[in-house]
Amino acid sequence: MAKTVYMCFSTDLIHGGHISIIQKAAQLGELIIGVLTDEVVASYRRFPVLKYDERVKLFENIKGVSKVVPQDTLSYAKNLRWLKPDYVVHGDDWKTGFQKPIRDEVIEILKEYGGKLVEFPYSQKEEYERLESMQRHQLSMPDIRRGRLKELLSMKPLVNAIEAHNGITGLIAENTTVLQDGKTYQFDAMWVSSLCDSIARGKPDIELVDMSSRLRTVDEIMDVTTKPIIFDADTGGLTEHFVYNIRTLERMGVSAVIVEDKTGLKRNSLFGNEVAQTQDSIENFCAKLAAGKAALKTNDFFLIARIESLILEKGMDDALKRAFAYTNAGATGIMIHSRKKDPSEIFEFCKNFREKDTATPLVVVPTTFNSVSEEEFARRGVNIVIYANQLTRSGIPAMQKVAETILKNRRAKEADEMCMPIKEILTLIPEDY
Ligand code: SPV
Ligand code: MG
Repeated sequence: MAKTVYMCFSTDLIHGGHISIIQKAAQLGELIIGVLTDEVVASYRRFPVLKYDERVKLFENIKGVSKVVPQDTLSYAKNLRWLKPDYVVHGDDWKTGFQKPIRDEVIEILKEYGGKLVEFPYSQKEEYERLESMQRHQLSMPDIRRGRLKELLSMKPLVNAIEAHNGITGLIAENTTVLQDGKTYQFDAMWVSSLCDSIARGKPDIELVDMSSRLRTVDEIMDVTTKPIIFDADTGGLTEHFVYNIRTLERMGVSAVIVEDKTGLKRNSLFGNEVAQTQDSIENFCAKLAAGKAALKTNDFFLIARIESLILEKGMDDALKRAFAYTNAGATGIMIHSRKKDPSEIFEFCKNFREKDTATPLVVVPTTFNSVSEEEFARRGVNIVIYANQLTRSGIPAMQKVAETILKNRRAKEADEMCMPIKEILTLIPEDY
């Protein structure tokens, strides 16, 4: 019987390097290609420019490929136990680094039935790297980036976002990857928080940092990332200004704005009623939403209305009444906020909202009710979870500690172990021009 060979690909850009390893693999026997699904590619590498079905067609038509199957985790385990190929073929680049545990698992599974791993030298041509960098660049372009949130929401039940307030936090949001039990995890999107954008400038979160500065932050993040951006628009300001600002954000390639139903001097929601805060009337806020919606030019941008009724202790009925009024007025997403540790009021809102509206994306910011897992939020009908301030809240104490240590010792030696090595910081951001 003919031997069978298995290879797995995530690429959406087939070049000579791929063709040559495919040809070598095909010489070993009947070649089956596993194509990673879109969700897996997006969760460990970058969003695929070509979708799964397109990538399948590409591979099906390459000489030497006999069959194409989906691979729905980075781990090969499921497909290897199903297909039991005589050989698995891979480039030798995975012997070290992020994919090493995947390779180790492949070797273990092959041992179970006597299969063999065949590795060929990895072709790391500059030309191929340039092509990959071009694909990434494409993903950062406004028209392509903007619609990505909508695409992600159609691909998976729950999308997560982490706060970014400058280039480096943007890069952390973009690149942080975890491999756990054969699955890979990355953040889907970024949240440009008013709180963190203000704190980064040493200012309070009271709409003091003006829109030009906020847009500068967005631009700085966009310059070095490809993931979709959700912008915290605070109260949106005057409706007459909001209509201009929302359009600017849309043109820049932002995917969503969240605008909260407060008016006058806005204070951070996590203060609740400890400080004076005023909720807008339903009528006024609906007019602002309707004007914002009318100003938009594309249909892939989300206008998300944020309800502060639970924060301001106005009750569940008020929160729900507002939610339906806001979606009627043109909001294409709803964020419900709470500052309680106990998630019950959030769960109750989700249940009541979902009984009447199964489609509108629901957003939560679990800063206080942080014990709830993403899986549970998804089960309760939430679509977007935002980790709104954790990078800022972790960075500040780390820097304060180093500053104190230097002062105490009147030298930097003792602080060195708390710092990233110089060599690492110098190479953290590669020069790619
Ligand atoms: C922010 O991150 O600025 C927010 C969320 O608006 S919260 O701080 O909880 O109000
Ligand atoms: Mg805010």
